[in-house]
This record gives sequence, C-alpha cells and structure tokens, in this order.
Amino acid sequence: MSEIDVPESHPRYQSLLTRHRIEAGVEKGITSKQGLIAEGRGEAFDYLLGERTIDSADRAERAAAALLLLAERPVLSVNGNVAALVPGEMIDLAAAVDADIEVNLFNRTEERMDAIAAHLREHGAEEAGVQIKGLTADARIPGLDHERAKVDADGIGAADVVLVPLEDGDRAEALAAMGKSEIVIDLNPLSRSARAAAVPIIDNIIRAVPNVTAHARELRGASREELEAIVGEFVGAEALEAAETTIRSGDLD
Ligand code: PTJ
Repeated sequence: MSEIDVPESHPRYQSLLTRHRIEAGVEKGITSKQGLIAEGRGEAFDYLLGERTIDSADRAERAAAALLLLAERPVLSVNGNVAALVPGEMIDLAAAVDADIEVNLFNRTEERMDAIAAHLREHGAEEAGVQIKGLTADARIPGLDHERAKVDADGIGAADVVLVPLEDGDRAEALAAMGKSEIVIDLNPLSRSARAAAVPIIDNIIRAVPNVTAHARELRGASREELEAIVGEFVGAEALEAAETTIRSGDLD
C-alpha cells in the first residue's frame, strides 16, 4: 500500500492515485475546483492512450530535457493541478536542469499562491536549491487579459525556455509570441497549448516529469552540439499526430 488505500497492483492504481492527489489538493487549498474537471478531461485521454508513455512522447520528453539543458534561463510553471500531482518531481526536475519554478494561476488568489509556494517548500524546494517565483508579479505577458498574465520579471518574464503543463489556453501562444521556447505537457493533442509548443509532450504529467528528469540526468554530460541535434531532430507536429492517431485508433495493445 502507498499513499492511498489501494494496492499498487490494482489495475486502476495510477488513476486512483491521481484522483486522490487532486482531491487532497482541493482540500489543502492549492487546487481549484475547476482542477477536478481538468483532471477528468485528462483522464479520458489517458485511458485512450492506454495509460502509458507512447514512443513519440518519450522522444518529446528527451527533446524537452535537451532544450532545458541548453536554456540560459529555464522556468517551470506550476498551477494548482501540477502542485497537487507532482510537487517533489517538479523540484527534482528543476534541480536537474538548474531551473526556477514559478507559480502561475488562472484562478489566482493570494491564499492559493501562498499555499502552493508553501507546499513546494514542504516538498524540499529550498534543500534542492530551487527558487520559487511568481509572488512578486512585477511583469505582464502582453496580450493576455486574465490573471495568468501576471509573472515575475526575473522569472517567466526573463525566461528563454518555459515548461507549461496542464493548461489549455492562450498563454502558450502569448509566450511564443514573446519569443520564448515552450515545452507543454498535456494529454490532449488538440489543446491550444500543445499546438503552440516547440515541444509538445502528450503524456500524463505523473509519468512525463520523472521521465524528462531521467533523460536530463542521462544527457547531463552531452555537448551543446549533441543537445542541439536532439532538439533539431524532434518534430512537434509528428508527436501531436502520433498521439492523436493512437487515441483515435482505440488500439490499446
Ligand atoms: O490552478 P489554476 O487556477 O491555474 O487552474 C488550473 C486548471 C487546470 C484548472 C486550468 O488551467 C484549466 O481549466 O485547464 P483546462 O483548460 O481544463 O486544461 C487542462 C489540460 O490539462 C486539459 O487539456 C487536460 O486534458 C490536461 N490534463 C489534465 N490532467 C492531466 C492533463 N495533462 C497531463 N497530465 C494530467 N494528469
């Protein structure tokens, strides 16, 4: 047994664990109620993907690791669902690629911002040397008229590569218009964010983040040329198409 009262051998273990974490996130004041709906949407896609990392997603995760290692100022964006599902895993990734984490919320309130920052500290951000940003909010993403426009000038404002997980919206397009390279994690290959990304990862964040970290650790000694070749060979449109074909084919073998 682990953090939920269900054995790991249970066929729905991962999905039950994910639901449990989101529910606990709502109870703790870090996840919005809308986050429950977003989770349900994600689960439906994951079910059709066979709840596994398909080959094209693994290649995207490797390209994401290379892009983060090449970045001058990488930032990992965290919302209420991400904080509930993979807090420790995001800190591990930030430490592996020397990135900052920035809390950025659609349903932004001071209470949730503080609760998420505290939750990330509880999961060892300081010990790992990872900075938590987003509370200053002294810059704006041009062209967005909602709360996700609020960013830290020395965080997402100054970043060259941004990891944007679990949001289907216009921020990814606005960040791309600012010239930033984006890595998006989203189980929906039709999501606007995934389609705006340089590297779209169509996978469950629970599997994706540890796998990007594993690739980053393995690639740590690689030269800039090798990393650039990995990024250069990756074609986002092919990754989106492979995921959509898998979902539509319904072949779960
Ligand atoms: O915490 P806040 O206030 O910033 O709000 C966050 C949510 C997620 C509620 C907000 O961004 C939202 O409403 O998002 P959407 O528009 O529902 O988009 C969420 C996307 O994430 C959908 O395309 C889902 O398919 C996808 N998704 C949900 N769960 C997962 C996921 N992708 C990967 N892994 C998951 N576990």
